[in-house]
Formats: sequence, structure tokens, C-alpha cells
Amino acid sequence: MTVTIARENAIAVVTVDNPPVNALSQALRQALVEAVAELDADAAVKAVVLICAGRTFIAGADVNEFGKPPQPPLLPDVVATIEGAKKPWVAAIHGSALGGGLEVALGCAYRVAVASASLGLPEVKLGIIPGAGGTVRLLRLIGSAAAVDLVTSGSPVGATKAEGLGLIDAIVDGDLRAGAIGFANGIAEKSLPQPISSRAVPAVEPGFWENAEKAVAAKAKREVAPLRALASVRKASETDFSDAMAFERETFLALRGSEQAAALRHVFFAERAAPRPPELAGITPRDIRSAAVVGGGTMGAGIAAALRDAGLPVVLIERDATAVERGLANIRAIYDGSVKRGRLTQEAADQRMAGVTGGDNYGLLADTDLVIEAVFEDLAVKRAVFEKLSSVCRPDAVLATNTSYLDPNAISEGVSHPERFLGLHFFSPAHVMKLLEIVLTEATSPEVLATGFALARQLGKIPVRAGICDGFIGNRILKVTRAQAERLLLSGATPSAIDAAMRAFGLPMGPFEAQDLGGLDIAAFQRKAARERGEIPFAPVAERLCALGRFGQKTGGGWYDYQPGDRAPKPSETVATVIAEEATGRPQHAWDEASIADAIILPMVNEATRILEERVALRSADIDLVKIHGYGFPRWRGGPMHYAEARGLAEVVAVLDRLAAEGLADPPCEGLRQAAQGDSFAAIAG
Ligand code: 3H9
Repeated sequence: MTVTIARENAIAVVTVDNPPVNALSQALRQALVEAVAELDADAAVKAVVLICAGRTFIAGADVNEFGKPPQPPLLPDVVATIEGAKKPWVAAIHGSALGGGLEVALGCAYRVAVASASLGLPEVKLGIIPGAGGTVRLLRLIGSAAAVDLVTSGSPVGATKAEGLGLIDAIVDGDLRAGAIGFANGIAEKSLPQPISSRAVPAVEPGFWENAEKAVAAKAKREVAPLRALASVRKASETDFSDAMAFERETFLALRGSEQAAALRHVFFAERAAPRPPELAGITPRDIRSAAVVGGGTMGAGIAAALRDAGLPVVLIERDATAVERGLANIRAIYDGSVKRGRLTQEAADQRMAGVTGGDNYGLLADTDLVIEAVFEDLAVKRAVFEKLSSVCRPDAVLATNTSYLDPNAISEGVSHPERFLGLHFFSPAHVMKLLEIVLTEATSPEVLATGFALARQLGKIPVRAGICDGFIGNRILKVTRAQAERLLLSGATPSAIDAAMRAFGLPMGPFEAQDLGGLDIAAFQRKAARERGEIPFAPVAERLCALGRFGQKTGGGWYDYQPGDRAPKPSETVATVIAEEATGRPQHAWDEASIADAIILPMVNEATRILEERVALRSADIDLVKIHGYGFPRWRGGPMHYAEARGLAEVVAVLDRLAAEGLADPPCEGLRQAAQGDSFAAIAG
């Protein structure tokens, strides 16, 4: 970390260089305080520019320091010192001014930024609130409504919007340093502006806070930080500066040590580690500049859109002209939807479509860098596709299957240069869902695996490496979720009680509502395939519902009944009768929300531990990312593995032992018992 001071005539330029993101470590905080003292004492200096080296302005407090007691100088004091400087400080922002970084900028007399910069207070995304005056100063600068928006959503705003809000004073065209020095020269002779801390609090309309509370509570659900952030902004509007600062700091410190903050920090670091697995360090991926998708159904169209969104030209291959037209229409429907929702301009949508070439001739793929197969889940069909690809594609083209349930080793039999083959398992809708399971076969080369990870970065996805087993990581755990849900049904819980318990746990939907939405036929098809492989899947009630033609919302009934045109699930007498028949002779239990959640989540953890033991996943944090980004597991719980560790693995083992004794779950696997001894999955994986 270095903080250097250069002089440009009467302007001092303080440059912070603390890679990678200029986070506010103790050393940086100390250096900033010293810089204020030095420049205050220098009569030749009329104004100060605060600028950062590297990719960004100060991106916030150093999250690595959050587990430790705060070391002086504390950030609120640093910001107060800058605000109290005798010379006007001008924050010169590029990249992101986030969290503590924006708080430092709010301590400055002025803020200027390049047009590409963004500014925000993302603390709620880490389960905390701003802790250095963000909630207290912001409303004095930009008004209560805009402050509430920024603080409770955690979403940053771009420089243009920031200028409109009054958050920055000017946008600098061209070189930031030169522009900021020019700006500083312009204000150097003026008297210092009133510090934000002593500006008046803007008035709000009656009912403003109550309405904001309702809106934030509805969105945050069980996440604690957004409402606490709102309370802090409200306090700032109702009391004096120093009381409001004390309230903010107290809330910040209390939340910093909370379970939700620990979980969200875990996810923050897991997401940043995911694209760069240590085992691929130093391996150069192949260049991907063009891509193709074989199969234009829902999945193929979504994958094509994801590739186009990343700027790659895409060829869509289907078996005949009619299917090509249908596939292109599926992609167009995705972009039409984005235009309708205001996410894309018509012009941008047209430009994305213009980059898709459809055809039924595999010869179009002769010079394509990457081909992703997304055809029907049938081994023979998929093999036939790869046979053709093997003969037309360049020998170094990467070939990928998007299979969910088939064995990629079997699919790749006969592929020429099998080291270039891998699984790229997208989640539906593929242009939206962040998760990408990257599945390696026995032959996949490290270079091709690295290409999968590089592609994920290009597409803005969260990549997780998965070994081969039925369902890979995510769907293998999903199978356990569903089997447990049925076990619960047979032992006295109703579908609506189970769904409600899982929503209360934090999932967006319970397992039965989710199946009704997606269709029960998909799982039925997979169970049929499993039976053909000699397995005995456990889904006695689902099997009977499928036999009755109850496939979910699309057939007017599944686990629930639906009225035409109404997606609200209604408890079904038919289903209750089937459950009662299947449950005959089985012991019945009284279930509450917590015990339902335990009987579903903890067996998932048990299965996930087996997945680690088998090295299908390499790290427990990877499993957390799979469940969060592919299946809606609540982020603030940190994923199932973090949840289990936070709860205590010894307790997890004890609950599973109890459930197993009653025939309600498998007993804990050896790996889980072993992990429980060290209370960490680190004992069996990273
Ligand atoms: C806060 O400020 C609280 C205050 O209100 C109160 C204090 C009293 N700390 O994302 P990237 C690392 S809360 C430590 O891949 P990009 C990251 O782990 C904080 N490390 O880069 C990674 O490490 P590695 C509020 C951090 O260019 C490397 O930097 N601020 C921090 O795609 C590169 O990260 C935030 O929440 C940090 N704060 O995106 C900002 N941030 O290379 C969070 C990053 O070893 N950060 N690292 O894997 C971001 O949103 C992005 O990093 C950013 C750059 C947009 C800045």
C-alpha cells in the first residue's frame, strides 16, 4: 500500500495505491489522516485531489478486516478529518466508489468522476449497513428518497445518474487526473463549501418513512440489513448529526458480527474465488471468439442468448429449416421480452439478433471455436450430434454438452480429440441464471477445463467444477430434496405445510410449488431413465400423480389444484387421498416449520458431503454457490454447507441420526461424521 503526494502548482494530488481495489485497510486509513495534516500545514497548497491508482477508486472497507476488532484510526474519524481539512479535497473517481470509498468521497468538499464510474453503498449486500456516515451524510446531499433507494438496495448508480442526483459535482471527460486538477484550480480560490455533516436535513412528505418501511420489508423478507439501513437513514433525518452517527455506528458494529453478515461475506469471497480455481493457475485457456449451439429449444435458445449477450457471434444449428425458424423465434422471444421489460433497447435487441446465424448445415461450424450441444436428453441423439461435430469442426474447437442427467463420458465416446470435450451445464433460463456447472470427463484436458472457466467469466456466470455422477452437483442434491419432501408427506406433513416451511427458511418457493411450476413430467422422465439403469427412485406420490395426468400448473393440477387463469395453488383433495393411501401403516409425526426444514436441508447437506468425499465437488463453498445461484437457496444463509457449519456440524449429525432412527432420512455419511469432529468441511475438502 502506498499513498503518494505530488504537487501541481497549488494543487496537491494524493494518490492511493492499494491493490487490488484500494480497500481501506488500517494502513491506508492512517496514511489518509497523515496526508490531511501534512497538506493542511502546507501554505502553498490551495486544494487537494484524491485519486486512486489501478482499476478503481476506493471500493470500500477491507472486508478481510471484518472478522477482527476495528483498529484506529476508525473510518468515521478519517472521513471527519478529511471533511474538516482546511483545504478543499476533491475526490476524483474512476471504477467504483463503494461503501467506505463513497463515504470518504462524501467527506471531500467535491466529487468528480469519469462517465464510466459507479457509486454506491453496497453494505446491505454484505449483511451490514454503512459504518462511516454513509446513511447520515447521504440524505443531506441527495435527499431522503434517493438516499433510501441507494442505501437499502445496495445497488450502485452510474456517474450520469449520480450527477443528476447531486451526488457528484461534475463528470470529467478525458484524463481524470488532469480534469480533476482543472476542477480543483477552479474552486481553489473559493471559500470552502458547507460540510455535508452540517447541512440541513431535507423534509419528507407525511407517511414517507412508513411507506418506505413497508416497501423495504416486502423486498428484504428475512434479510435483516435493509430495514436496519432504512432505520439509520430515518434516524439521520430525525436527530442531530452526532446522535445519528452514533446510531449508525452501533448498528454497523452489531450487524458486522451477525450470522447473516458472516454468511454473506462467505458468499462474497466464494464468488470471487470461483472463477479462478487454484488447480488451474497458470493454465492458458483457448481463445473463444465464435460459438455455436446445436438445438434451438428453450435451453439452446437461452444459451445462444447468453453467448450473444457476451458479444460472441453465434450459429444456431437445427435439424431442418422449420426447426431453425422455431429456434430463431425462441431467441427472438427472449430479446422481445427484454425490450418489453425495458432491459434492452429495440436497437440493441436487433443488433443481438443480427449476430445469430441459423442453419441446418453442420458445415457452418467448420471454423467455430466452441460448440454447445443442447438437443433432446437421449444418448443416441447426442452421440449422433457429436459424431457430426467431430467430422466438421476444427480439431482444436471445444465441444460441449449441456446434458443435465446423461453421462458425459458416454456422450463423448467416439469424439475425435476427446480432450476438447466437456460438459457445460446451464440452468434455465440460461441467459438469466448465473450458475454454470463445468463438468469434466476422463479425457478433458486442463486447458479445455480452463476454457470453460474463462467462458463463464466472459458470460458473467458463476462457474463451478463438477465431476461426473447422476445429476452432477445441483440436481443430485435436488433429488434428495424431493425424496425428503415425499418422506415428510408420508409421515404426516402436508404439501402446503412443507412449502410454507421452506419459504419460511428463505427459499423463494417450496419443493411442491416448484414442481408444479416446472412440470412433474421432467422428474418422471428422469425416474424412468433411472429405473432403466436398475435404480429404485423414491417418489411414490409423484408417480401416482403423474399416472393421473397431474403434471402441474400446465395441466390444471399437480401437487395442488389450480383454477383456470389462476396460478394460486389450492390444496387438493385428490392429492390428500393419494398421500393418505401411500402413508397407510407408516408412523405419523407432528411437524413444525423448523423440523420440516431440518428434515429437508440436513439430508441435502449429507448428500453434499458425499459429493465432496467423491471429489465430484472440490470445495464446500462451490456447493454453496451451486445451490444459491442455481436453486434459489437464500444467499443470507450462505448456502447449505455454510449453514451447516454455522449451525454446528455435531448438531447436524445428531439431528440426522435422530431422523435416521425414525426412518426419515439416511444416517450421516462417514465424511460428515469426520467433518463434525473438526466442525468444518475443510477436513474433507477445501
Ligand atoms: C464497507 O465499505 C463498510 C463501510 O461502510 C464501513 C466501514 C467502517 N475488501 O470483484 P473482483 C478483492 S463494506 C477486500 O474480482 P472486479 C476480491 O476479493 C465494503 N477485498 O474485481 C478480489 O480478490 P482476489 C463495501 C476486496 O474488478 C479482488 O479484490 N464495498 C474487496 O470484478 C478483485 O475483486 C464492497 O462491497 C473489499 N472491499 O470488481 C465492494 N472488494 O483477487 C466489493 C474486492 O484475491 N467489491 N476485493 O480474488 C466489488 O464490488 C468489486 O470488487 C469491484 C471490482 C466492483 C470493486
